[in-house]
Amino acid sequence: MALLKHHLCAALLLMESVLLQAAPESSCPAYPGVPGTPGHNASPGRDGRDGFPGPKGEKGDPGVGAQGPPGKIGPPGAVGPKGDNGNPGLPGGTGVQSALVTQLQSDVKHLTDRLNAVEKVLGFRMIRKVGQKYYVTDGLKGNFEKALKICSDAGAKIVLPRSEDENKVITSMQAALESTYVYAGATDRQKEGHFVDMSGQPLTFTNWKENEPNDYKGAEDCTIIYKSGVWNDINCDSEWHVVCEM
Ligand code: FUC
Ligand code: CA
Ligand code: CA
Repeated sequence: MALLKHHLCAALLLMESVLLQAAPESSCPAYPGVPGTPGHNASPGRDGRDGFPGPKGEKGDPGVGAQGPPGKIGPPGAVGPKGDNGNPGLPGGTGVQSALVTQLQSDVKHLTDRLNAVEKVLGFRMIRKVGQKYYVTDGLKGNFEKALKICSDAGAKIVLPRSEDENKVITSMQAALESTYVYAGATDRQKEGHFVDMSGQPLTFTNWKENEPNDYKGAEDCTIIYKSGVWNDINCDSEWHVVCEM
């Protein structure tokens, strides 16, 4: 069939060539030829190039694997700066503990006070303990003002017996000192005939000798204790032994 079509085409071309040579200068109008039949489809072309990348896809769902074990402890860090002070401790224990601490604090204070007092009297030449008091002396003599100063400088007070027992301790010290008179801390300077202690308080114990105090010559406002233990009012300028109490 394809061969036949080929022979037909060749014959037509030959006939056209003859006709044209036979009348080369013909005035007849030329007519366009009959359009040929469409050609056959060509074979398919080669594959095209790859396209551009598409848009990013949506995020996927989380995986389903279990959490792994914790990692190992890291190495120690460098030494940092010193920290702030901690908070104050909590209040002490309750009940018995608290009461015990309070009692111990009280005991320590009491012992400290007593120790301080004992160390203080140890500085004196003669010491007598009577009740809760210490009577002390260095055997010195002085007028009343000096007696006050000696005792004050020692952190003590001029002695004033408040009982028969205390009065007897004075006489025992006088015996040891071979003292005739010791000043006592009582005067009637503020109001004649009205003896008071160094705090201005009325005396709760006295041991006046018979007919004393007599304010002899109108000039006796101080008090002395005789070696027998009896009291006498006397002037404040004479010098007698000094005993202090603490
Ligand atoms: C008595 C005492 C005086 C003084 C005088 C010498 O009168 O009352 O205080 O000691 O004696
Ligand atoms: Ca007097
Ligand atoms: Ca007198």
